[in-house]
Amino acid sequence: MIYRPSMRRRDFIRTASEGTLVVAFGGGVYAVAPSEAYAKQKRSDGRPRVPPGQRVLTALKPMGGSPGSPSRSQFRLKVYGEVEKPFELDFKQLLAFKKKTRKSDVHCVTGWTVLDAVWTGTRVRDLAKKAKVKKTAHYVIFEAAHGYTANVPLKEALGPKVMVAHRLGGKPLRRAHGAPVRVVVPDLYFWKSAKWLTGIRFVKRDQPGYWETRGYHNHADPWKEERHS
Ligand SMILES: Nc1nc2c(c(=O)[nH]1)N[C@H]1C(S)=C(S)[C@@H](COP(=O)(O)O)O[C@H]1N2
Ligand SMILES: [Mo]
Repeated sequence: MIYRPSMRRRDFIRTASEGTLVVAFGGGVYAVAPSEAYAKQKRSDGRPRVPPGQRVLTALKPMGGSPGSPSRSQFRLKVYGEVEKPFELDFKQLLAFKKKTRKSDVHCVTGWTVLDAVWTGTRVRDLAKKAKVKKTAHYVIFEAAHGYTANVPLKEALGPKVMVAHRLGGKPLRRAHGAPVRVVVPDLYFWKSAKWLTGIRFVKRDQPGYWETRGYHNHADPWKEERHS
Protein backbone atom coordinates (compact mmCIF):
# COMPACT_ATOMS: atom_id res chain seq x y z
CA MET A 1 0.00 0.00 0.00
CA ILE A 2 1.12 3.53 -0.65
CA TYR A 3 0.66 6.52 1.59
CA ARG A 4 -0.60 9.40 -0.48
CA PRO A 5 -1.32 12.97 0.51
CA SER A 6 -4.95 12.22 -0.34
CA MET A 7 -5.00 9.49 2.27
CA ARG A 8 -5.27 10.17 5.96
CA ARG A 9 -2.12 9.16 7.76
CA ARG A 10 -4.21 7.55 10.47
CA ASP A 11 -5.88 5.24 7.91
CA PHE A 12 -2.53 4.35 6.43
CA ILE A 13 -1.07 3.36 9.77
CA ARG A 14 -4.17 1.37 10.70
CA THR A 15 -4.13 -0.56 7.42
CA ALA A 16 -0.39 -1.31 7.37
CA SER A 17 -0.02 -4.69 9.06
CA GLU A 18 1.84 -5.22 12.28
CA GLY A 19 5.60 -5.47 11.90
CA THR A 20 5.46 -3.51 8.69
CA LEU A 21 8.26 -1.07 8.16
CA VAL A 22 7.35 2.14 6.44
CA VAL A 23 9.92 3.56 4.06
CA ALA A 24 9.96 6.62 1.86
CA PHE A 25 11.39 6.51 -1.63
CA GLY A 26 10.65 7.90 -5.04
CA GLY A 27 8.16 10.43 -3.74
CA GLY A 28 5.92 7.89 -2.04
CA VAL A 29 5.87 6.17 1.30
CA TYR A 30 5.77 2.41 0.94
CA ALA A 31 5.08 -0.27 3.45
CA VAL A 32 7.74 -2.98 3.46
CA ALA A 33 6.31 -6.27 4.63
CA PRO A 34 8.62 -8.17 7.00
CA SER A 35 10.63 -10.51 4.78
CA GLU A 36 10.94 -13.22 7.47
CA ALA A 37 7.24 -13.79 7.02
CA TYR A 38 7.90 -15.07 3.51
CA ALA A 39 11.38 -16.51 3.97
CA LYS A 40 10.20 -20.11 4.26
CA GLN A 41 7.36 -19.94 1.76
CA LYS A 42 7.75 -22.01 -1.37
CA ARG A 43 5.93 -21.72 -4.66
CA SER A 44 4.16 -24.71 -6.16
CA ASP A 45 7.18 -25.17 -8.44
CA GLY A 46 9.42 -25.54 -5.36
CA ARG A 47 11.24 -22.25 -5.76
CA PRO A 48 11.27 -19.80 -2.83
CA ARG A 49 8.36 -17.38 -2.85
CA VAL A 50 10.69 -14.39 -2.70
CA PRO A 51 13.65 -14.55 -5.11
CA PRO A 52 17.14 -13.81 -3.77
CA GLY A 53 18.03 -10.17 -3.17
CA GLN A 54 14.41 -8.98 -3.16
CA ARG A 55 12.41 -7.31 -0.39
CA VAL A 56 8.66 -7.30 -0.26
CA LEU A 57 6.65 -4.13 -0.74
CA THR A 58 2.90 -3.99 -0.42
CA ALA A 59 2.21 -1.96 -3.56
CA LEU A 60 3.72 -1.55 -6.99
CA LYS A 61 6.05 1.36 -7.24
CA PRO A 62 5.60 3.38 -10.46
CA MET A 63 8.95 3.04 -12.22
CA GLY A 64 8.51 5.57 -14.99
CA GLY A 65 9.10 5.25 -18.72
CA SER A 66 7.73 7.37 -21.57
CA PRO A 67 3.99 7.05 -21.13
CA GLY A 68 1.79 6.16 -24.07
CA SER A 69 -1.72 7.50 -24.52
CA PRO A 70 -4.03 6.22 -21.77
CA SER A 71 -7.00 6.58 -24.14
CA ARG A 72 -9.18 3.51 -24.41
CA SER A 73 -10.91 4.74 -27.56
CA GLN A 74 -7.61 5.20 -29.39
CA PHE A 75 -6.15 1.93 -28.17
CA ARG A 76 -5.21 -0.74 -30.73
CA LEU A 77 -3.34 -3.96 -30.13
CA LYS A 78 -1.64 -5.68 -33.06
CA VAL A 79 -1.02 -9.41 -32.83
CA TYR A 80 1.18 -10.36 -35.76
CA GLY A 81 4.48 -11.62 -37.11
CA GLU A 82 5.12 -15.35 -37.43
CA VAL A 83 1.42 -16.25 -37.32
CA GLU A 84 -1.15 -17.56 -39.81
CA LYS A 85 -3.89 -15.09 -38.85
CA PRO A 86 -2.63 -11.70 -37.73
CA PHE A 87 -5.27 -9.43 -36.21
CA GLU A 88 -5.82 -6.13 -34.45
CA LEU A 89 -8.12 -5.43 -31.50
CA ASP A 90 -9.55 -2.21 -30.16
CA PHE A 91 -10.23 -1.88 -26.45
CA LYS A 92 -13.81 -3.16 -26.66
CA GLN A 93 -12.76 -6.17 -28.69
CA LEU A 94 -10.02 -6.92 -26.19
CA LEU A 95 -12.56 -6.82 -23.35
CA ALA A 96 -14.88 -9.07 -25.32
CA PHE A 97 -12.06 -11.62 -25.55
CA LYS A 98 -11.75 -14.40 -22.97
CA LYS A 99 -11.02 -12.55 -19.72
CA LYS A 100 -9.17 -13.95 -16.74
CA THR A 101 -8.23 -12.71 -13.30
CA ARG A 102 -4.95 -14.09 -11.98
CA LYS A 103 -2.91 -13.48 -8.86
CA SER A 104 0.82 -13.24 -9.42
CA ASP A 105 4.01 -11.93 -7.85
CA VAL A 106 5.96 -9.05 -9.35
CA HIS A 107 9.75 -8.83 -9.08
CA CYS A 108 11.50 -5.60 -10.04
CA VAL A 109 15.22 -5.72 -10.82
CA THR A 110 15.78 -2.75 -8.49
CA GLY A 111 15.05 -5.11 -5.57
CA TRP A 112 11.38 -4.89 -4.73
CA THR A 113 8.78 -7.61 -4.93
CA VAL A 114 5.00 -7.38 -4.64
CA LEU A 115 3.18 -10.61 -3.78
CA ASP A 116 -0.30 -11.51 -4.97
CA ALA A 117 -0.92 -8.66 -7.37
CA VAL A 118 -4.32 -9.31 -8.94
CA TRP A 119 -4.37 -8.74 -12.69
CA THR A 120 -7.39 -8.89 -14.96
CA GLY A 121 -7.06 -9.20 -18.70
CA THR A 122 -6.48 -11.58 -21.56
CA ARG A 123 -3.83 -14.26 -21.56
CA VAL A 124 -1.15 -14.04 -24.23
CA ARG A 125 -1.71 -17.77 -24.86
CA ASP A 126 -5.33 -17.13 -25.80
CA LEU A 127 -4.36 -14.33 -28.19
CA ALA A 128 -1.65 -16.60 -29.64
CA LYS A 129 -4.22 -19.36 -30.20
CA LYS A 130 -6.45 -16.99 -32.15
CA ALA A 131 -3.51 -15.83 -34.28
CA LYS A 132 -2.40 -19.41 -34.97
CA VAL A 133 1.26 -19.01 -34.19
CA LYS A 134 3.50 -20.83 -36.66
CA LYS A 135 5.90 -23.57 -35.57
CA THR A 136 8.74 -21.34 -36.73
CA ALA A 137 8.07 -18.72 -34.00
CA HIS A 138 10.39 -18.96 -31.00
CA TYR A 139 10.22 -15.54 -29.35
CA VAL A 140 7.64 -12.91 -28.56
CA ILE A 141 8.40 -9.21 -28.80
CA PHE A 142 6.12 -7.04 -26.70
CA GLU A 143 5.90 -3.63 -28.33
CA ALA A 144 4.90 -0.46 -26.54
CA ALA A 145 4.59 3.29 -26.95
CA HIS A 146 7.66 5.23 -28.11
CA GLY A 147 9.43 2.13 -29.38
CA TYR A 148 9.85 0.31 -26.04
CA THR A 149 10.19 -3.43 -26.59
CA ALA A 150 10.80 -6.50 -24.45
CA ASN A 151 11.69 -9.98 -25.72
CA VAL A 152 10.46 -13.17 -24.09
CA PRO A 153 10.98 -16.78 -25.24
CA LEU A 154 7.71 -18.07 -26.76
CA LYS A 155 7.34 -20.88 -24.24
CA GLU A 156 7.48 -18.44 -21.33
CA ALA A 157 5.24 -15.88 -23.02
CA LEU A 158 2.57 -18.58 -23.31
CA GLY A 159 2.70 -19.32 -19.58
CA PRO A 160 -0.63 -19.56 -17.72
CA LYS A 161 -0.25 -16.22 -15.92
CA VAL A 162 1.18 -14.08 -18.71
CA MET A 163 -1.52 -11.50 -19.24
CA VAL A 164 -2.40 -8.47 -21.27
CA ALA A 165 -3.88 -6.66 -18.29
CA HIS A 166 -6.21 -3.68 -18.06
CA ARG A 167 -7.04 -3.97 -14.36
CA LEU A 168 -4.87 -4.21 -11.26
CA GLY A 169 -6.45 -5.06 -7.93
CA GLY A 170 -9.88 -4.84 -9.55
CA LYS A 171 -9.41 -1.24 -10.64
CA PRO A 172 -8.57 0.16 -14.07
CA LEU A 173 -4.81 0.31 -14.52
CA ARG A 174 -3.42 3.74 -13.70
CA ARG A 175 -1.54 5.60 -16.37
CA ALA A 176 1.77 5.26 -14.51
CA HIS A 177 1.35 1.48 -14.55
CA GLY A 178 0.63 1.33 -18.28
CA ALA A 179 -2.99 2.31 -18.97
CA PRO A 180 -4.95 1.36 -20.84
CA VAL A 181 -3.14 -1.98 -21.17
CA ARG A 182 0.17 -3.56 -20.20
CA VAL A 183 1.65 -7.00 -20.36
CA VAL A 184 2.47 -8.90 -17.16
CA VAL A 185 5.14 -11.63 -17.26
CA PRO A 186 5.20 -12.61 -13.58
CA ASP A 187 8.21 -14.96 -13.51
CA LEU A 188 10.69 -12.62 -15.18
CA TYR A 189 11.95 -9.28 -13.87
CA PHE A 190 9.32 -6.61 -14.33
CA TRP A 191 11.04 -4.75 -17.17
CA LYS A 192 9.76 -7.57 -19.46
CA SER A 193 6.22 -6.42 -18.59
CA ALA A 194 5.77 -3.71 -21.21
CA LYS A 195 3.41 -0.90 -20.20
CA TRP A 196 1.29 1.03 -22.76
CA LEU A 197 1.28 -2.09 -24.93
CA THR A 198 0.69 -1.65 -28.67
CA GLY A 199 1.74 -4.96 -30.18
CA ILE A 200 2.57 -8.60 -29.68
CA ARG A 201 4.91 -9.77 -32.42
CA PHE A 202 5.89 -13.39 -32.82
CA VAL A 203 9.34 -13.86 -34.34
CA LYS A 204 11.66 -16.65 -35.44
CA ARG A 205 14.82 -15.22 -33.95
CA ASP A 206 15.41 -13.38 -30.70
CA GLN A 207 15.53 -9.57 -30.76
CA PRO A 208 16.85 -8.05 -27.54
CA GLY A 209 14.64 -5.15 -26.48
CA TYR A 210 15.00 -1.76 -24.83
CA TRP A 211 16.70 -2.77 -21.58
CA GLU A 212 18.29 -5.91 -22.99
CA THR A 213 20.35 -3.71 -25.32
CA ARG A 214 21.26 -1.39 -22.42
CA GLY A 215 23.12 -3.79 -20.17
CA TYR A 216 20.27 -5.76 -18.65
CA HIS A 217 20.15 -9.53 -18.91
CA ASN A 218 18.53 -10.97 -22.02
CA HIS A 219 16.41 -13.47 -20.09
CA ALA A 220 15.74 -11.89 -16.64
CA ASP A 221 15.04 -14.87 -14.33
CA PRO A 222 14.75 -13.45 -10.77
CA TRP A 223 15.69 -16.78 -9.14
CA LYS A 224 18.96 -16.85 -11.08
CA GLU A 225 19.42 -13.13 -10.44
CA GLU A 226 19.72 -12.52 -14.17
CA ARG A 227 19.87 -8.78 -13.59
CA HIS A 228 22.70 -7.59 -15.81
CA SER A 229 24.42 -9.04 -18.84
N1 LIG B 1 6.44 0.91 -22.28
C1 LIG B 1 7.25 0.74 -21.22
N2 LIG B 1 7.05 -0.34 -20.46
C2 LIG B 1 7.84 -0.55 -19.37
C3 LIG B 1 8.88 0.35 -19.05
C4 LIG B 1 9.06 1.48 -19.89
O1 LIG B 1 9.96 2.31 -19.68
N3 LIG B 1 8.21 1.64 -20.96
N4 LIG B 1 9.67 0.12 -17.95
C5 LIG B 1 9.76 -1.29 -17.48
C6 LIG B 1 10.40 -1.36 -16.20
S1 LIG B 1 12.08 -1.09 -16.18
C7 LIG B 1 9.73 -1.73 -15.07
S2 LIG B 1 10.56 -2.00 -13.62
C8 LIG B 1 8.27 -1.86 -15.05
C9 LIG B 1 7.68 -0.96 -13.99
O2 LIG B 1 6.30 -1.03 -13.97
P1 LIG B 1 5.49 -0.13 -12.93
O3 LIG B 1 5.87 1.30 -13.21
O4 LIG B 1 4.06 -0.42 -13.15
O5 LIG B 1 5.95 -0.55 -11.55
O6 LIG B 1 7.67 -1.55 -16.29
C10 LIG B 1 8.40 -1.98 -17.43
N5 LIG B 1 7.62 -1.64 -18.59
MO1 LIG C 1 12.84 -1.44 -14.06
